[in-house]
Amino acid sequence: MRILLAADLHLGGPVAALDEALEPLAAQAKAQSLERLVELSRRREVGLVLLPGDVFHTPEPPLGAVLALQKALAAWSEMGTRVFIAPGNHDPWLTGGVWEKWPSTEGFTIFGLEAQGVELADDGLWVAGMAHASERESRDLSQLLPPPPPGRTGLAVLHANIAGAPKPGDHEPYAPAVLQNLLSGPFALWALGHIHIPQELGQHPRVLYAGTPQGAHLGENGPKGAYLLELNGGALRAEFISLAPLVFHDLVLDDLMGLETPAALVARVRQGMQAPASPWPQEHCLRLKLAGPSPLWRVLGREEPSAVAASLKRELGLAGLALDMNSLCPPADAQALAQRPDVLGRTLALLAQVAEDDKALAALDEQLAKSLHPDQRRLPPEERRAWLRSLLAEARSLALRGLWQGQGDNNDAA
Ligand SMILES: [Mn+2]
Repeated sequence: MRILLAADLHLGGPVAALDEALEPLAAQAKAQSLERLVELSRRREVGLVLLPGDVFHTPEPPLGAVLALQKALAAWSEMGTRVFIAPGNHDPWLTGGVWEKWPSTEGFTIFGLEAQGVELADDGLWVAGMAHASERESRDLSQLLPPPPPGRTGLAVLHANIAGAPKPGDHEPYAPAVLQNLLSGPFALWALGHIHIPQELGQHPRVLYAGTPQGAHLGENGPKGAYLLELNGGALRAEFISLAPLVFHDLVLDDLMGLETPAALVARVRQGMQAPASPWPQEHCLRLKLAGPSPLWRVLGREEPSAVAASLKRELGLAGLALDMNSLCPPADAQALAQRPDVLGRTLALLAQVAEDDKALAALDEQLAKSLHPDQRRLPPEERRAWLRSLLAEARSLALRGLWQGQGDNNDAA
């Protein structure tokens, strides 16, 4: 018996396009990831599909999203594949909502407000789940699921937040669950949705977040896809399948001194972007930060950053590239240069002085406050200090790039 676990499809939700040319692909990427799930089910003869929530991005999804799911369900039904959905915080089970009105079809179960278990007697399985009752579900639903009857293998399908699981930024703790409870409970599999990073939190029983099959933006980077599970007697094998049409990558390179040529830099970026191969074509978008001293500072600084980005993007075969070189600088000794009485020396000395002087930093903070983004204004004081220091470091890089003369006559510090 093969089982496909895919979560957080967010059909109808946005996918960021870094490039205008990328907009058509980005607009279709979520729906296309669902088509790939169906195709994967066909190729690998999947008997059971588990979709633990946030199938739709909103409780009232747009037409395109509804059509995409209907088409997928029709295809699964035709294959004789059973499908279970346990609605999450983005697509809760609401009275008069999309799930209540969804036509019931053979082999398709939408878990509702009451915890429910469905017996698949031929396969010896018990599939249990329930829906979020609102966009802010606060109960621990994992403790409400009906346990499998004796002799049945229990599969739990749930949209839930496990506090300790690695997640990008803050994740709202809807339907909070405790990993230890899942591990000591009666289910052989916890098929979880909510956190968009694929991860295995337990082996016996198997506790899996499928992640999302398609990231929404550069912050949702890395491999995105679904788990293909093979149930053989009591053993459960899990294989991650990468299938996002558009893959986002995030790379910071701040050890650039060893890279002497542009080709070496490109090779290093390629190495940093390595992702598992997918059975389907994928386009790649990269956020790249190049920081610190680099022997390539001249060739990277010779043109407008947009022109440099365009050349790198072409060479790397990327669909989109967001390039940040604000902290890139020449391999010069800033501390020694700061002793000089010229414009560069004075500038570097002043920047170094402010970075170490809490009073000066507070004054800078006050000056900038009016023009800050609300997110930055809300930062706790210590984090805001650190952020201001990073701005000073960028300013130092800019000063070095603009005013350092290299190893010429008028420079004795290189
Ligand atoms: Mn969610």
